[in-house]
Amino acid sequence: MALTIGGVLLVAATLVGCGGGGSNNSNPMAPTPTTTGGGGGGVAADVTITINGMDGAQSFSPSPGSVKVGQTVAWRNSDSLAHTATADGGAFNTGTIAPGATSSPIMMSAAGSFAYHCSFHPSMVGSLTVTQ
Ligand SMILES: [Cu+2]
Repeated sequence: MALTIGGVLLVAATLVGCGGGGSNNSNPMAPTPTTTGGGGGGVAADVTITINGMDGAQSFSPSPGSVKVGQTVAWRNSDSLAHTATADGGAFNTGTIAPGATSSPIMMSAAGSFAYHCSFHPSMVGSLTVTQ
């Protein structure tokens, strides 16, 4: 007899969905509101870099990213964990970006090639090239 196996699976999935951690305000099943381009001080960055998750040199894309001096960069966290984009030399730091969130735009005021990482997961590395 085929009983309601679908219902059992649904309950199991709901129980698994309770991941521990600090910021637990986002339901992965719910549509994530995007604030890009909205009003109320939400200024869109010139360049947005996606945070893929913990994947070494593939954690951020594109990497190296490329912007011009005076342009702004934001990092969008598409992973289910919180991350940061923190320049190795301290040139910039997004602070903690919650899952699904986008950092505030950061203006790049100096040319150079900036290596950065996630402060929570040092294996996550990327680079940003700022040109004149
Ligand atoms: Cu991280």
